[in-house]
Amino acid sequence: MDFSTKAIHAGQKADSATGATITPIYQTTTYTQEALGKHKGYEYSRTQNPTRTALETCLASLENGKYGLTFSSGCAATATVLAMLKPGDHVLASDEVYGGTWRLLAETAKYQGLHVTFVNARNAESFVKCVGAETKLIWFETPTNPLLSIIDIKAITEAARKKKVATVLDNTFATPYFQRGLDLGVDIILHSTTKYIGGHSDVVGGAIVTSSGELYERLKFLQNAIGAVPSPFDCWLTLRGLKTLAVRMEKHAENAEEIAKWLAKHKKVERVFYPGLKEHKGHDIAKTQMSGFSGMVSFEAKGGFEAAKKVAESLKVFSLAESLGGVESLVCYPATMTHASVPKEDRLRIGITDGLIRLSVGIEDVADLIEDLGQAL
Ligand code: P1T
Repeated sequence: MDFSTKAIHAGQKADSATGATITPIYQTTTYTQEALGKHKGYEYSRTQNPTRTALETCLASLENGKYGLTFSSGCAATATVLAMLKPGDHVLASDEVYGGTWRLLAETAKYQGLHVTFVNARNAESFVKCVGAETKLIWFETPTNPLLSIIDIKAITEAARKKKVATVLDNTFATPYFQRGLDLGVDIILHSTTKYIGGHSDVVGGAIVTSSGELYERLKFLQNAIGAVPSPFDCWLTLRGLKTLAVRMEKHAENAEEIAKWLAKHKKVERVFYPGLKEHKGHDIAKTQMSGFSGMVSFEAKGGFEAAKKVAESLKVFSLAESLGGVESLVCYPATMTHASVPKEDRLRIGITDGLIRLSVGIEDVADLIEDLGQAL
C-alpha cells in the first residue's frame, strides 16, 4: 500500500463489534474479563486502548516501522525516551532542537543523572566525533526548529551504528510524508503529533515509532509505567487528521515554497530559511533525504527586534501563536516564544537572532498569505 492508502486504512479496519467504518472512540478506562486473565487483549486504558492501537498502528505503517507508541504530548514522548537511560549515561544532542526539547535535555535530564552535550550537527562528521564511551543516545531533528537547518541523517546513523549508539530523529517538521528516517537507519522516530500529523491545531500529542523489538518492549513498558498517554478522543482526532496528511502536506509545501521565494526577493527581508530554496545551505542534502520541503519558513526582517515585532504583530491572516502544522497559518517569534528556554548566548550562537520570525504556512490561498506578508512588511 502507498502512503495515502495507509494513512486512511492502516490499523483502521471496520469495527469488529458493530461494523462502524470509522474507528470508534473507545471511551472506557477498563475492559470486562470473561475469567481471570481471559480478555481480548485490553485490560486497562493506560496500558492499551483500541482507538490508540489504531493510531499507533497507522503511524508505524506511515514511518515504515514495526511499532508505534503514542503519548499525551511530544514532550511526553521525549521524556519517555529519556527515561530509558540511567545515571551516568551521555546524550549527544544537536544544538538546534525545539526549545521544550532543549529544556528537557538541559534541565530535567540532569536530575536523572544524565550528561547532555549540545553540538552543531550540521557538520555530521564533527558531531559524531563527540560520541564517547558513555554515549547512549544521539538526538536530533531535521529540518530543525526554527532555523530549518538540514542534518544529514545517513551520515549520522552510519557513524552511530558503528559506535553502537541509538539514534532518535524528531521528524515533526518533515512528517513521514516527506521523510522516513527508519529507512535511513534511524532507531527511533519521534513526533509531536500536535503539529502536521493532527493537522488542525485542536489536539496535543506525541508519538514514537521504531522497528526494533527490543527498544519497543522497553518503551512500551515505560509508556505504561509513566502513563503519559493520550485520551481515546485525542487519538481519534489525531487519526482523523492523519487521513488527510498527504494532501495537506502537498499544499503546505507548495505555499511555503512560493512564500519563501517571494520573501527572498523582498527588500525589507535580510535572510530567508527554507530548505527548498537552492541557496539554502542544506538544500542538496535535503533533496536526498526528503521528497518535499514541508511548510515551515523562517526569515529575518531588516531592522532586528523592532522590525520583527512590527511584522509579527501586523499580520492579519497569520495568527501570532506558538505551535505549527495546522491548516491555518501562524507566525511566531522564536526568541521569546518557542525557544525562550534556550539561554540567550546559546540562542544567538545557534543563529536564533532577535530579528528572526518563524512562519507555519497553512493551506489557505497563497495570494492572501503573500498579501498579508506584504502589508506587514
Ligand atoms: O508541544 P508538544 O506536543 O509537547 O511537542 C514538543 C515538540 C517536539 N518536537 C518539535 C520539533 C516541536 O516543534 C515540538 C513543539 N513545538 C512547538 C510548540 C513550536 O511551536 O515549535
